[in-house]
Amino acid sequence: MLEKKVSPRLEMSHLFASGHSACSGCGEALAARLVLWAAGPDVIATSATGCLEVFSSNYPNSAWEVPWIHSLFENSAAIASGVEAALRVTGKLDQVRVIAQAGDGGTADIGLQALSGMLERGHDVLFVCYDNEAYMNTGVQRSGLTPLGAHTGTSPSGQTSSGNPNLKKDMPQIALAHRIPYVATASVGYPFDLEKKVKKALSIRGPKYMQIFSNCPLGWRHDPSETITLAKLAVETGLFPLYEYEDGQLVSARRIASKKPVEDYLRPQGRYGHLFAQESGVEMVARIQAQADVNIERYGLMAKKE
Ligand SMILES: Cc1ncc(C[n+]2csc(CCOP(=O)(O)OP(=O)(O)O)c2C)c(N)n1
Ligand code: SF4
Ligand SMILES: [Mg+2]
Repeated sequence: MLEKKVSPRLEMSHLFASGHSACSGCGEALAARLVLWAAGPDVIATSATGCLEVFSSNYPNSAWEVPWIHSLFENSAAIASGVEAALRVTGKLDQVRVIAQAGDGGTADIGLQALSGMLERGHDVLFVCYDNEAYMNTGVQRSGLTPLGAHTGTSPSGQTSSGNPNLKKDMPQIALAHRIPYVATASVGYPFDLEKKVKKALSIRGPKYMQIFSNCPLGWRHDPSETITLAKLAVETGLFPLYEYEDGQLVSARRIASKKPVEDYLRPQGRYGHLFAQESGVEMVARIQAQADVNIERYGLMAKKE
């Protein structure tokens, strides 16, 4: 009988199985699949309440081909801390890695306390924030990671409002302030970079934090076919820089080959549609451009000309 040959990469890609109920073009589903693809099968994962948990575990089915625990909205990091402690005392931490997962709300808002505790206590866990920039599971409400100017149900645009008035919370810097060994950002637009960072994070002992840009076509109101194009544009404009910190030092930042204006990224998304339909939008677009320019300067993102 012929032996069926499957490449190791393809095998890993099935750790997050198809058949779940995410919307088409969902960046979070793609990101979770890539994380498991990179991590391999010897993993225990936790997930906070949110879209990822809902679309991956419709009873009696599950997309998770690794041991997986659904926590409350606020305590993915606390559950992962307990799992890690149990593995440590039973001497199994060398064989199994622990990954805690949450959306941006479950990370930067209601989950921040549990995450901070986990980082402070030094648990050997990789925390992954799937950043789709709002509370999507409950119908698109603003979170601390919603960017400036975005329309959501709780930061509506209108005659007197140009959308979210607040800056996106700098969550990686908050994680970094806990003096942990590894902090990184990644994006579904750059899967191999994401894979490399997950593998590196899991090879390091202690608490690790990764924030992954994960489009939500439904909440951002863009065509599902635009997910990867827009994820790349977020990086090429400087709005979502990709970088790594090891032991508190910036060790890598993805250079921008050809800088794009933020308008290229904003225009295709309905959540920013008001900025191009009302006069006050001009000022808001300029403020968003200024944010991108600050990132470019801060992380040295422009490729140096010879
Ligand atoms: C204590 C508590 N408050 C509110 C909720 C309702 N709730 C469930 S998921 C969610 C939003 C999740 O947003 P996020 O963490 O960004 O994940 P996403 O769905 O966007 O992936 C909310 C408000 C809850 N389950 N528990
Ligand atoms: S609402 Fe957004 S995050 Fe949720 S499944 Fe759909 S595309 Fe994904
Ligand atoms: Mg979210």
